Amino acid sequence: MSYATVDLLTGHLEGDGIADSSKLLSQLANVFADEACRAAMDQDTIVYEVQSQQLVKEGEPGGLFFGTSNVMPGKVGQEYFMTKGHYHAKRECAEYYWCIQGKGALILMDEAGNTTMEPMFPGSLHYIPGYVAHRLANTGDEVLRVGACWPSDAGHDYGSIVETSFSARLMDVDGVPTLVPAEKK
Ligand code: PAN
Ligand code: ZN
Repeated sequence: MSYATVDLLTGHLEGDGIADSSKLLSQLANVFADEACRAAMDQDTIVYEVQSQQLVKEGEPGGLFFGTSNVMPGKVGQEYFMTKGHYHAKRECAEYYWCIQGKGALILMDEAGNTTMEPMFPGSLHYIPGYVAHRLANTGDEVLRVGACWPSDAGHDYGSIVETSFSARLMDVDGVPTLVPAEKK
C-alpha cells in the first residue's frame, strides 16, 4: 500500500513515491524563438515545475504515472512560458491532461507537423492521443496548474522536438494568444 494525497485545489502532491523537478530559464536554451532574449533574462527564473508519483520503474509496462505541472506566468519576448514538449518515446502511448488552476493552452503537433492548440481553464479535460507531441503554455498572469496521467512505459522523446521544433509557437499578438508559424530549423 502506498499513501499520498493530491490537493484538489492546487494539484500539489505529497506522500509516497513523489518526485519533484523544476526547469529554470538556464535549462531552456534554444527552446524559445528569441534565444537572445532568453539568454539576457535572469537565468534562475523558474519556468515550470513537475511533481509526479512514480510507484513503478520508468519503462515498466502496465503501470501509470500521475503528475502535476505548474507553469509560471511570464514570457520570453512575446512567447509565453511553456514546457519543452515531447513525443512519447513509445509513440502509441496516450496521456490525459486536465487544468486545475490558471489559464493556458495545450499545444499539440501530429507527426505530419500540424500544430494546433486547445484552450485550458479550470476543469478543461484534454486527451492527448498517441503519436502527438504536447507542450503546455501559460497565457495568464497566475500559475497554470495541470494534472496528468500517463503510462509508465511511455518515456519522453525530447530529441525529435529539438531537431524539428513545433511548427507553430504560441505568441502574444496584441494581447491575444495566437499560434504563429515557426521559423524552419
Ligand atoms: C508531463 C510533462 C510535464 C513537463 O508530465 O512531462 O508537463 O513537460 P516536459 O516533459 O515537456 O518538460 C507529461 O506530458 N508526461 O508525459
Ligand atoms: Zn507526455
